[in-house]
Amino acid sequence: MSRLVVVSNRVGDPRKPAAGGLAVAVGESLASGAGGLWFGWSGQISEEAAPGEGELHMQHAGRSTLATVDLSRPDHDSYYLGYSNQALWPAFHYRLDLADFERSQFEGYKRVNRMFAAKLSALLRPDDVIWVHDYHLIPLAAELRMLGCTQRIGFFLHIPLPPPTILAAIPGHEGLMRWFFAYDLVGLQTQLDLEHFVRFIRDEARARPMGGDRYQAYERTLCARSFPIGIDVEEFQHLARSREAIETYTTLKEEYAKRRLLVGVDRLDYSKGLPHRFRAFRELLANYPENRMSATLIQIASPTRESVHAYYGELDWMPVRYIHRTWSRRRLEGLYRNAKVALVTPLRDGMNLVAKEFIAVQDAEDPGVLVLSRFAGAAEQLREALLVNPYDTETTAQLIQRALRMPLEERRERHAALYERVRRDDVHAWRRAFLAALSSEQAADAEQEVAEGHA
Ligand code: ADQ
Repeated sequence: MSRLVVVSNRVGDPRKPAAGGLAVAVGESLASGAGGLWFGWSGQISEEAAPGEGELHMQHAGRSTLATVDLSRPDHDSYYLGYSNQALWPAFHYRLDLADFERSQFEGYKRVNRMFAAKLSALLRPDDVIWVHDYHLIPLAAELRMLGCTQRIGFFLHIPLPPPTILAAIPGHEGLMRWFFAYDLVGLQTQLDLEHFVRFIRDEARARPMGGDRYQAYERTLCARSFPIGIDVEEFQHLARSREAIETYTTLKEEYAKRRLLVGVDRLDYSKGLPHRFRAFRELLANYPENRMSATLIQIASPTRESVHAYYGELDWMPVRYIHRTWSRRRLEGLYRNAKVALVTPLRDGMNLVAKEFIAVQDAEDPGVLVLSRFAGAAEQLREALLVNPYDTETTAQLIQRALRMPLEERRERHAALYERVRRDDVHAWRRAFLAALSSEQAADAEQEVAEGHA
């Protein structure tokens, strides 16, 4: 049986509960079958190390092994802060205006991928299957191939993939395409991302369709498919029984007994559209006065430098509570369950797991309503949410009002349909689908070799 090797920028400890969806999915894969290896950056920055150098640490966690590498300060700044987060993140979120394509950062990005490939290739076994995650590591397979690696390698992109006209603005995008073709399988979050990817490789790399999601270019064949990521529904529901979740739930329930609670939970990032959300909320209060003295939005945002101030405040009514920190998943659970409405209104998002977490923990008899941006990947699956265009704050306010006034029967119907999908397409289904596709690609290759042998 093959061993699974997972590569991602950050490595979680799969033994720790509540480490988040990806850690759960990865941990589960690594612990099953032949065990596994999880490789990535240690999170440590070394002030002594030279660019392209980094100490490797090996640690055993149950049946899996964690292999992590430190980064030198220049590598961290150019690969992680620089090219990954100031070039690829904004460009892939359709924000070329915010992207900075500095040559030295691009060099650092390639250098770290080369260094990771060198360290990882020494740990590989011939029948390993390798699963690489996200935009930090696009060149990794090409670097591994240069070192002679012939194992199956799959790639999953957690963020959106923009249309070819945006990708074409990235200096060196031809190289980006070649990097993708070093993978056997490229997984994207949505059908839309997949369409963009296929158009990109067909128009720019003249990739030839080979049937069944397979495309050939640069003398290699890859399979491209969408695999919408999900959450661990049971794990999240299980949190509801924790003391912290119950305390949060009860406190908020008492505090907001006479109010209508709306909730937003995001990492503070421009892609999440918080200013637009607050504007829509302000319009809700201005245009539908019945919400004054009653509607309250609790916005939890993991810290960065910006700050947003509450407005419309009165002595006993503060309409926006802006909580500038990371909450534990248990407390989030208690908050989601109290909310009448969740505002998940990113300007652009690969998937958005908050939308799915909110649905997973609602009381089916009296569920809250999800207001979801049509530009979140999740909107492709969660059609029964109230879909909004977050740039249109007036209509968003109208739909928030509709959510607040939605009759019980309609709330139940919408929730039942959404819950069904969140449950079925959970994180385990996502992992199984990706790994099955990666191994069936192996079968497809063998068939092709046989066919070519007969020809
Ligand atoms: P993120 O951009 O981090 O992930 P998201 O999908 O919303 O976005 O996942 C965030 C996770 O962190 C959720 O589990 C949420 O509960 C938690 N979280 C967010 N803000 C928090 C806060 N303030 N306090 C505590 N917890 C918080 C990237 C892509 C997404 C894609 C995921 C998974 O940008 O589009 O859905 O990867 O592929």
